[in-house]
Amino acid sequence: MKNTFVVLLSLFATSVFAGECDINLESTESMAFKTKEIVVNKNCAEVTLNFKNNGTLPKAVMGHNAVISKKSDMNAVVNDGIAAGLKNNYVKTGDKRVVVATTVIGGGESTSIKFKPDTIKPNEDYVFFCSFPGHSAVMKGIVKLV
Ligand SMILES: [Cu+2]
Repeated sequence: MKNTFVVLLSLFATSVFAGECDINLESTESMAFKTKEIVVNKNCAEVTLNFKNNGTLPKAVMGHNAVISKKSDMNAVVNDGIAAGLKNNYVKTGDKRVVVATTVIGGGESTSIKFKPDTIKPNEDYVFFCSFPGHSAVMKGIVKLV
């Protein structure tokens, strides 16, 4: 019994809790994210980005997504996303600058996507944002790698 306890303790010490590999991001009822910072744990093999739109309007009117890229790439990703349109979730197909992007969802909807945190380089500044046209001016925040 005592040995089992020691083994369990060492497992906890060396592995990352599943909860730390989940990012729970939500929009407010209006055009904003609830947080200005998300934390990505680089020790996770995979991170799950959960995103919930707490608004009420359909996605064509006030849809939101969550996209991660380098800060320096954000404007270009957004501009190419506008050209790509809602049918492509306002992200250019195969955009290599995008670490991860959820689909665009309407009010009351949720979505989830996994990505590998090693695609985020430690020496660069990354941001998360909504690429719906006009939203990234206010719907954005910092991605912190820990
Ligand atoms: Cu938005």
